[in-house]
Amino acid sequence: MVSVVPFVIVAAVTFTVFGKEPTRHELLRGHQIWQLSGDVGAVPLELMQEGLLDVLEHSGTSKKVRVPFQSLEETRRLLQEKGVSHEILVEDLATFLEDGERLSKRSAMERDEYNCSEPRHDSYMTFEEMECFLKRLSENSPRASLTSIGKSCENRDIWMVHLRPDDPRDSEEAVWIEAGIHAREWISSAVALHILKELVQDNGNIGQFDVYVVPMANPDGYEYSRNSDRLWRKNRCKTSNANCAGVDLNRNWNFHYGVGASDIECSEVFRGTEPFSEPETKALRDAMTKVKDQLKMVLSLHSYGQQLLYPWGFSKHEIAPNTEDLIAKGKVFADAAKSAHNKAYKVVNSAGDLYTASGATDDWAKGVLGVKYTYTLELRDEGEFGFILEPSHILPCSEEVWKGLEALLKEIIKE
Ligand code: 0X9
Ligand code: ZN
Repeated sequence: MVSVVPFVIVAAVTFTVFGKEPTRHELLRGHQIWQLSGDVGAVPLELMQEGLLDVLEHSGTSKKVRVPFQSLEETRRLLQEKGVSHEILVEDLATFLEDGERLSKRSAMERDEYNCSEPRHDSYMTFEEMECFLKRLSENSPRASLTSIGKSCENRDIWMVHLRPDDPRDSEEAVWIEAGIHAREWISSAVALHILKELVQDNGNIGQFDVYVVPMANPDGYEYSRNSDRLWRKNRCKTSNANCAGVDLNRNWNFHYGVGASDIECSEVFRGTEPFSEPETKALRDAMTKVKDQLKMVLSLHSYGQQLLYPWGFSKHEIAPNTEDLIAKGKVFADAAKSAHNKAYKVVNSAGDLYTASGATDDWAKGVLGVKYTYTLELRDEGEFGFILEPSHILPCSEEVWKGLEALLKEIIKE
């Protein structure tokens, strides 16, 4: 009985203030999406670090932010003070998401039963469905083994698939693929599962590499994003602020820790209390460290923006070792990816062309483990649907990434 009371209160308040029946998007009721213009500079990133808003898009021409209901007034005032103007793109995010679901041909409830043999393309898989697929895949492929490298705060497994080369004598170099570190970037795990399927079938003839894939690095955040807050980014561990859970796992790695990140718990880019404070990043760090001498490439899958980002992310003034090679191989990826469905992926520097942010997988893998090729790949789209990407993109996006990756790995093998 006790646990029902707060919900009844929230529902009653919501219904009174917004005149809407409660749905599973209640936590986003009254949140707005704004397009910023004027002398924007680093203002959105500063306000994100302070915990006032959430930067959704930060490309050269477009700055889109989500402003929570409770910080609308303060954000409006601060932006005005700083000479930044805004246009409201979405008045009420909950209504926006509800309308989108009503319009989509199949509702989330109408999903076909899942038989675990292939990754789904008709909808984004639940974490349980992903587990079922991974278990089936490892049972059916003698080259694949499935290991839990650790547990999340809510006790979910962080799964890693290890695919051995066709000929075990080739087992010298390895590739690491991580996806789903940011909860709302659902397409990244969907693409990672598709890549696994292709690798097991060895459709790419890149069998000389050991490949390690962690398709769901933040399972608690993912499930929370599916069930409670579609735009959730962080993990779900408790912080010292009872009102704000979660650490940005892509700010929690120990390389120039703290730059472009926040020490405020409620911020979307909260870096945690110390490097590797979180079980998910600890698990990834330990598993990667075990194979560090083998690693030739680390690829971290994210969304959105269609960009292949190369290091550094912590500073735009320092040039990472092997930058020329990173760009050259990146272009091989982009050309091959484009040949699939004509989608352009830009090869750009993380800090210089996106924004300065430290504590991410790519910088740590290069800076600490010394891996030559490390990238963050921002998947589809370029901002039309952003994180709320329709499932119809799962297959084409996976196909183009697989094509790009195959070409890139074939190049790296030659070295
Ligand atoms: O900010 C991030 O963590 C990544 N972008 S996202 O929109 N998916 O959140 C980019 C990370 C790029 N790498 C580094 N800054 N090192
Ligand atoms: Zn991300």
